Amino acid sequence: MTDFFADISPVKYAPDAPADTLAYRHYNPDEIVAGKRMEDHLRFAVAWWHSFAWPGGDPFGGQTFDRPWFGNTMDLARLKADVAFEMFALLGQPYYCWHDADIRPEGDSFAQSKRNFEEIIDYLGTKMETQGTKLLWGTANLFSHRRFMSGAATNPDPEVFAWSAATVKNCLDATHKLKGENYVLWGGREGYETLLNTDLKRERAQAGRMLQMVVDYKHKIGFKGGILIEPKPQEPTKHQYDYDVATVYGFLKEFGLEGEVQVNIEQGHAILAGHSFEHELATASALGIFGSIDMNRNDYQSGWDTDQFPNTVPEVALAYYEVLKAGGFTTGGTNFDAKLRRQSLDPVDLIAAHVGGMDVCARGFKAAAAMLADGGLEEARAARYAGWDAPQAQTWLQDATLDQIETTVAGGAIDPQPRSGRQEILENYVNRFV
Ligand code: XUL
Ligand code: CO
Repeated sequence: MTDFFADISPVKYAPDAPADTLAYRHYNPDEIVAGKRMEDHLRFAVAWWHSFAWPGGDPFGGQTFDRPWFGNTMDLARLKADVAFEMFALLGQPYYCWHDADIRPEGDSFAQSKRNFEEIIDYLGTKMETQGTKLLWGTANLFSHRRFMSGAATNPDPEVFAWSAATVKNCLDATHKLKGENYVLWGGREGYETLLNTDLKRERAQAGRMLQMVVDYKHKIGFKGGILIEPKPQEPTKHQYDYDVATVYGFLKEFGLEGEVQVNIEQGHAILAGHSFEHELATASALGIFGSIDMNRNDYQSGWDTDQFPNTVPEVALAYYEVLKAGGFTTGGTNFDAKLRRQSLDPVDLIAAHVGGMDVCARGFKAAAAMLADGGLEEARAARYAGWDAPQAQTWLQDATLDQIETTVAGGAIDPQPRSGRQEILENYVNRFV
């Protein structure tokens, strides 16, 4: 036991706990909602990078957090893991996620980094077995080190492509070894700063080739989890190829991988792409590529990826409404890809942030489930499109030709009448649940 969370007790569901007590007031893991335990619906995960590796910097200043495990040695990496699993025990969330670079010290060579990584993976494996915390997904950090400054798979230098392929191979092996339920690819540097020096067509083809190799290797090792692309329009690069869900779908179609790869949709990335979170979720569901979510919001004024814990129940409710409509999570879950504000220095801030995030999600989720059970939105939607159920309208969708339709319309049988979209009535309806 470390003494990092010394004075903090395991957090329990206690809706009537005194205001100054850390408790779940809405997240009750065992409560049955929409036919399943809440824990099994929501599948919460803690992100290793923000909680344990991020030093609290911003573009104008460096480290604000003073963590006893900061540094590039194996002993400190193990201490970091000890504290992480102590936090998981306090929170009781079922999952966590990592990048290779979050959990192991960078070595002087690829081989050294690999040895460090494998040693830490075994260390995590033992802890996971004793404690029961599972891996929602693993991923490779192919964006922080300077070798990736011009991209990973999309780098003009083939040696960086090879380094990235080798790194992904090892991260897939490790995810598989720890029985991870998904493997995520977020292309933070897979894009460009300026077209003046960029061969966009070639770079997209390189990214397609990398993804094909990832899918082939997944099958080779018998990894049954999901392969998930996480879209984001920009930041760190000016333009990223995996801009949003629809763009990723086009990319998957181009390389014949739409049946193999799904998406991990992040709330903040949706906003950066000029969409709502629910738009991205509904699009993924309609295209059959919904996988998992990163539940962290951005500040609406700064227009930047601030990775804050969720705190707006109505937004979260509309998101989970789409998740439930898509049939809920299978291998996916709710990952808090969220970090503290850099002034939130205390160990208790880390716990409170996750407890608050889980409670906001639980409230939103319960509202979404109630709304779906009530069926008001689905009824209104069905009524809005009811005209399409008529046999004549069906022929227009199936085999009628333009000239046949023209004959019908010109004959005077068709006279469309505008009807209300009832948006305010529907907004009032949603407000009853959130
Ligand atoms: C960055 C981001 C990543 C991915 C995993 O914006 O969201 O942390 O979730 O690489
Ligand atoms: Co993310």
